[in-house]
Amino acid sequence: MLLLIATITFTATKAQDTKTETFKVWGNCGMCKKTIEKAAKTDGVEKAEWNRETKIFTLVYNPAVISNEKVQKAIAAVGYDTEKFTGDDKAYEKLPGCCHYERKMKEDIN
Ligand SMILES: [Cu+2]
Repeated sequence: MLLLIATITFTATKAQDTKTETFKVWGNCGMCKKTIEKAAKTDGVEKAEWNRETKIFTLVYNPAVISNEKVQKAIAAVGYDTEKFTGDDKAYEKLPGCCHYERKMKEDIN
């Protein structure tokens, strides 16, 4: 019985620990998707998924370990514009030709 209670408590805590958030990431193709998702998958990230059509990135993470901002920064570091950050220009230049997506417009920045 005690074990059962412990299990239930653990499950409830775990579910509470993760946060699901979405934000926009600029990009083009399937290769962008791989690069973006790979950059985002760090400690504390449970799920990192970028939708090519909508450009919406779904992030499931543990706020005790990592923040939404840190993940967006990691994506920007590999050359991709995110809602909060501008992608690193040098990293962008190094991306394969097919990945040279149209950069974020200034008016898109909130
Ligand atoms: Cu690409």
